[in-house]
Amino acid sequence: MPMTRWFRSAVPPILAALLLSGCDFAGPQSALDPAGPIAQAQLDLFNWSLWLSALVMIGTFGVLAYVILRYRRGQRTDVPEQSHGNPKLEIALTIVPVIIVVMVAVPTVRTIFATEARVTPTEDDLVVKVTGYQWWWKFEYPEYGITTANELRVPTDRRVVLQLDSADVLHSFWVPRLAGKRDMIPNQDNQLVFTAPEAGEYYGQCAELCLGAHAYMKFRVISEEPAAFEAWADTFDIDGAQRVQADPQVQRGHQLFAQKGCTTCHTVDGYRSTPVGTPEFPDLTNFGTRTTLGAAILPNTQENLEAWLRDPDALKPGNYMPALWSEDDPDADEEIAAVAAYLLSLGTPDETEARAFVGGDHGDR
Ligand code: HEC
Ligand SMILES: [Cu+2]
Repeated sequence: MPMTRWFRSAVPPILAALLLSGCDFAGPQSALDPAGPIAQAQLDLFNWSLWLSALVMIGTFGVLAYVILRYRRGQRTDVPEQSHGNPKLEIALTIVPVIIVVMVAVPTVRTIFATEARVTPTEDDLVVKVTGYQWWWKFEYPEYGITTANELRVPTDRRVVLQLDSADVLHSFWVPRLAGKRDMIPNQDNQLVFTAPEAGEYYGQCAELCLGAHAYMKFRVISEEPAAFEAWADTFDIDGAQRVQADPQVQRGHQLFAQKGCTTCHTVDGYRSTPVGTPEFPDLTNFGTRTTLGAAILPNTQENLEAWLRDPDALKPGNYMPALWSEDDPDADEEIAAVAAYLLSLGTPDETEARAFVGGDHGDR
């Protein structure tokens, strides 16, 4: 075989292998690795359609291959016998596709009703109001009075009913391992229902191009045993006082948090220095309990947090958080470390003995 022909016949399989090697069927964001009944029902439907299509394809290409080989023209020069119409064949070719369409349509409609029908939440359900912002997520739990961002904690034993909204442009809520995507449209209350019976962390991603940092608009769903979930929810019970741990660095970070103007945008323990009604930014109450940072683009560690505070735009191009320290600020390192320590202390157990409560003015000065 000449080299070029060999090369040409080798290209398609190599290309296919390369393309397929990019597929990770069990990645953290794979709809092919479901972790709940909704995603499972959707995958079942996908598999059913896939294998049915594969059968149709094998049948069609099989007949085609047979006809091509069996009725090759070869050396023949005579005109084959001519025929017109074959009612039996034509009826069969009409009925078979109808049967196939019905075999796809019935399970599809059934799955749509089973997974996407609007529900009226009962007391057993956990209702969470989700609002999409460019480029982060707000999660509100009316039942618990909790407002948080970018990490949706849910118990393993309750159905979760999300009320989806957007504060600006279109977004789309998608946690592939738990449920299909659902649009978030300003002033249209869409709903998404799922359960996450296996404790674990599930990756989410905005699935509607929302400009700027869209690709970095991620989030996590953390499903926990009921007791762990309730313990987490309890840490938000604060009686209107702001909790600041006794560690001197944490105390310093708390002061700087107000001095540097973070409180004009961010709320901690219900307190924010700017009047309600102005644009909203991620609520940082109990920020130390979050596992990720910047809408789930980085693990929430002291080091990453310092890098984020020094230059948010370098980590997440186009996002709306400004850098609060100038590049030549001699105190930047020490101050940023203190603010990061303060943020990481929020909602975590105090290692020092006495926890200092700062009430009244919330330490705002
Ligand atoms: C002008 C408003 C504004 C100011 C001032 C501001 N931030 Fe932010 N901050 C934001 C926005 C917007 C985001 C969300 C960025 C994104 O992920 O797209 C954010 C995100 C964060 C996050 C990550 C939250 C999460 O859940 O991932 C932290 C932590 C944070 N800011 C801390 C601070 C600190 C500390 C200060 C003060 C030094 C500060 N911010 C000042 C607007 C602001
Ligand atoms: Cu988005």
